[in-house]
Amino acid sequence: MKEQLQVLKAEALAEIGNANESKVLNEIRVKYLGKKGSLTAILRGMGSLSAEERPVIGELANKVRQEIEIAIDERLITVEAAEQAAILAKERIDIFLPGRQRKKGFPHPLQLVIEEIEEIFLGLGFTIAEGPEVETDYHSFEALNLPKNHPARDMQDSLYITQDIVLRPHTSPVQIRTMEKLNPQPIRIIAPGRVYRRDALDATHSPIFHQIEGLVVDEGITFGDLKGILTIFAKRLFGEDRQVRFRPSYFPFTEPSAEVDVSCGCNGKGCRICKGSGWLEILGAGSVNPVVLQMSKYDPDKVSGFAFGMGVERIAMLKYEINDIRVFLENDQRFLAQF
Ligand code: 2NM
Repeated sequence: MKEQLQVLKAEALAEIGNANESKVLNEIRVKYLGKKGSLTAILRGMGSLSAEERPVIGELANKVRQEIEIAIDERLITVEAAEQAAILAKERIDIFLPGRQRKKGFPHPLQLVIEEIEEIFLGLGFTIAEGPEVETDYHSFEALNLPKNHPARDMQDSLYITQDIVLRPHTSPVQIRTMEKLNPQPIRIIAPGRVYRRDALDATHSPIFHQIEGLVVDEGITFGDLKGILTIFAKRLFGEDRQVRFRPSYFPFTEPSAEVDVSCGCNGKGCRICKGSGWLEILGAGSVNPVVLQMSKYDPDKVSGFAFGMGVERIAMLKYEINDIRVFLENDQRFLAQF
């Protein structure tokens, strides 16, 4: 039995010496020292020993158990240290690696132009008004001196939801609603927003675009006020060195009416942008037709006003030399990153 214990010890120590994994060492512990282990098996045979031999073998068995345990624990220290080192090497993080680059977002050029125009008019004492994009026929046409069957209604084919409901073809309904709400107080507003027309999308037309219109109503407002305000506006937007001119025009909702041009950046030399004319058309405007004031319950004998309207895409295309309106709808990062 003594010999059996010595053989068991030698085998165990050899296996421990060869073990390179903590998992294997724990298996060795179970194999030799566990309840069903080989040392336990040997000790079961102690019953057949004499009274003198029993304590001797017992002591030896305890020593063998202790030596195996110590050998396993010591080997574990080395093996676990190696395992820990391997994990650290494998999971090493290079804190000096550059971070992942996230693509930045950009404000849309139309938003930039809208904000620039808003700032100019806010500086001139205007406030910003908004209204619904789905409008009544009345607020879109009737109240603007465009009765049913008026030829000007076909000029701008609109997108109808029902006979009486339309996607607003301009932001003028906002001005009409403001007059209905503020009457009889004076008005000085701009109305920026999205508008809709029945047009096919091409380089110069879009069924969805943006307008900024304006309305001033008060006692003693003249066409001179219109010229002064819109001249200041055009120069602030395009540059103080630019010229501004007013050409006679016609709108059913204004009388008299004008188209406003700003001189081209080519300085009259003629270029692709102004098509050789030296002028860029940027606005329509006029004195509010007394019929329009009357319909929204302002007394045209007491107050007068002027109104104007511009297409934001058109302004942005002139300002940034863009020749295709579709780029505003595509959200291509290569385009948006340029503003
Ligand atoms: C334009 C040109 C001229 C205009 C008129 C009105 C209203 F509601 F007050 F009558 N709002 N906007 C107007 C006048 C719009 O756009 C080219």
